[in-house]
Amino acid sequence: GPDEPSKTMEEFLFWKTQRVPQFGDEQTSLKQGPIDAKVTLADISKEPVNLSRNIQGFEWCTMDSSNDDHLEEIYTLLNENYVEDLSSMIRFDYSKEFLKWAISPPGTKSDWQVGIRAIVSKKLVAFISAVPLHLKINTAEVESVEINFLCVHKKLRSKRLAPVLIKEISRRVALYEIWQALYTAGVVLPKPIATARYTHRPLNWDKLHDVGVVAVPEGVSEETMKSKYVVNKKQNLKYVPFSEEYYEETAILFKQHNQRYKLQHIFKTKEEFLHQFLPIKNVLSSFVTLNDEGKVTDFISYYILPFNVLGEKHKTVETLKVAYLFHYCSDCASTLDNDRSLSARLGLLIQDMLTDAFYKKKCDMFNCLTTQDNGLFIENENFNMGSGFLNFYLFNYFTEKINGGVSKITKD
Ligand code: NHW
Repeated sequence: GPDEPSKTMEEFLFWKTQRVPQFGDEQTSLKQGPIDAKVTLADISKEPVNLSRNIQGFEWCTMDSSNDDHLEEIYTLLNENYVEDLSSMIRFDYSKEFLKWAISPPGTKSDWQVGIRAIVSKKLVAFISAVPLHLKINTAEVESVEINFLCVHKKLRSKRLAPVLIKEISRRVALYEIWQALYTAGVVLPKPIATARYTHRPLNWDKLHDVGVVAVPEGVSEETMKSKYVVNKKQNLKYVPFSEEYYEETAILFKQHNQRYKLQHIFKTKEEFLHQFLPIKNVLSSFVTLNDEGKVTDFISYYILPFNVLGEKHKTVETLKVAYLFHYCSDCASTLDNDRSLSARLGLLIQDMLTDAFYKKKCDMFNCLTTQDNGLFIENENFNMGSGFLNFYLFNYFTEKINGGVSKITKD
């Protein structure tokens, strides 16, 4: 299955030493909670992890995404070395504005953007980041961090720098007495607490076909495919961009709706909520729908990620713009027949987001995961199951596998 490891637990030379659930410990009677609850600040080194055992001529640095030069360096490292699709056809091209939004939410600590530089040239060759995260796992609230944007320059791969970066960020997080983390990855590591699949809804069929990320199935005409993916010109519902004035109502709705899920991101302050959900040009689109009395009935958002098209063949098309469904909530989620009314409402909301993404934001594709209640519309709205999976992990925390019921979204 998609969450099966490609090697034995013994072969995870790094991960078998870490406070994470191990493959093969299914039989243990661990209860939900920290794997090691005894570690204290006194156990944490005040010195950075030793780098020179792995590579010579490099040093740790602390990056600051509010510094434009630093942001440019992080952007360039990721742009050239971050995640590619399986056949190296496309690579993420997170914009600078996106990165800034993702790695500096309220409460971020100044030493949680960690880099490695060449001592002489000062070139940035590796990166990892942490941001604060209030998690709710079943009924427990867990103060944690989210780890993302782990990246090692292509020329420095397989030198065990990833474990060194992970140990260093763990140390820097622990200095604030935070002992749990959430992270997601396409690769299977010990041991996923949930696995979701990517689904893709073509918007600009011609362009996607040209790049080669969609294909016409045998025996089907290109016209048939194109007509299948036509996007409505007109929206079903009335929207206003989400703004501060809708905060109170939306936050209440959000909290109610999210009770449906077992793994969720909780927003404790207005500042946190607004940071995640206020629209940002070319990065985040977010809307509320209002009823006749002007009351907020739904909230929906998606973020935009550009991709670089790799390879000589596609000189004419350089980037793809992909929309990713982000958080949403609806007052339908608390009605009696909630699945049925939520399903109908989500259908309308999603169609409208396709319209906005395609006609207004010029996106080429709309992606969503099989998380939240997305199963209610994926098929009807022509989202196709993709080849990629996203595994969810918790560091130093044990919980039963969560099948369905994930609403936490990481920005990848
Ligand atoms: S997932 C995206 C990760 N980034 C990329 O895929 C970018 C392109 N690839 C690279 O830059 C989202 C390199 O290939 C990387 C590995 C850096 C991935 N997560 O240095 P070595 C995130 O950012 C293990 C965790 O020689 P490399 C989430 C691998 O299994 N571990 O490999 C990040 C092996 O360990 P093993 C990963 O190719 C979450 C070891 O690394 C991994 O040169 C981080 C090999 O290292 C991955 N994505 O560099 C965890 N990929 O046990 C946070 C490989 O098998 C944990 N590995 O021997 C929490 C910490 C905070 C706690 C606080 C309480």
